[in-house]
Amino acid sequence: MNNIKKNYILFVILLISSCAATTPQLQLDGFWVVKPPIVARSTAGYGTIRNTGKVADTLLKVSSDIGFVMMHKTEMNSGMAGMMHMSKMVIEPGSELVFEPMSYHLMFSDMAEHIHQEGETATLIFEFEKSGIIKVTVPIKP
Ligand SMILES: [Cu+2]
Repeated sequence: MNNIKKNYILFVILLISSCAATTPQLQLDGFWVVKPPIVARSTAGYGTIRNTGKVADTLLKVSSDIGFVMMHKTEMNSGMAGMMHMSKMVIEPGSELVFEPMSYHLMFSDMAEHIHQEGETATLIFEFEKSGIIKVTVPIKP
């Protein structure tokens, strides 16, 4: 192998390894959407985003094919549960962001009627500052 080729390969290896050290590693786990009652046009979605990388990432937006999605947090205020809208959510390295009942959740509204049928799935599109777009297909279940 000539030297130019060797140097080029070394450069590529350096590029790949430096890239891995400075990018978040996100895993989306167990996402699902609560099947709403037949008359409802809104529901919630839950799941976990884990960042096993060395740098933080920020969730900027979630969208879907079944309705409009907002990131919410349920908070107790003098005995009453209220929902706070989150415009973005930071996921620190080595931590996880958990969407679960009475905490952070995905709030779906203006839902299409077809999701009331059995066995449907939803496509969730997560938009992150550094990792870009991550698409997942999730079940809609009771
Ligand atoms: Cu909500």
